Amino acid sequence: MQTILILLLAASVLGLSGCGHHHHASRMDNAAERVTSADWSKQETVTVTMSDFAYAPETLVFHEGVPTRLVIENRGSQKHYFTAEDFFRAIATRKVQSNTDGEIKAPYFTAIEVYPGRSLDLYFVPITRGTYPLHCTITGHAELGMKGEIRIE
Ligand SMILES: [Cu+2]
Repeated sequence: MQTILILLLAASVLGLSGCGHHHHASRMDNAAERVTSADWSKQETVTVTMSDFAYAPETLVFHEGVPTRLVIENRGSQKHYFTAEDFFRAIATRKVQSNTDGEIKAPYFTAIEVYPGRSLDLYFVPITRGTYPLHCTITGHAELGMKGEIRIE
């Protein structure tokens, strides 16, 4: 399989299920509008590199309202995850793009998996200021150091 596996976990729209997540839904009701009204010619590009077993840099900083392209590069010898559920709820997601395989549009992601030697681009607008945890959800990786922090300021 040449294709990059992108996990679209929980791409369901919160708030339609009546499960008590209305505060999330209402916060991001205008996510699509935030994405289309952003000036993407002024986008900021940030790169995070995944290795066995770390993120570099360990702290990612994004700026509220500034359209952003995050390049997630896996230079390790095995697959790794970029899992940051609370962060994904704090941004308006435009898409995830692979330079070789296409792009995926979804209201939000909770985790992105990148195969070794490959990279994916996440396009988004940071919305809610805060500090959010990042980790790799493959068994043992976080304990070995695959943890980080994401700040929206
Ligand atoms: Cu990992």
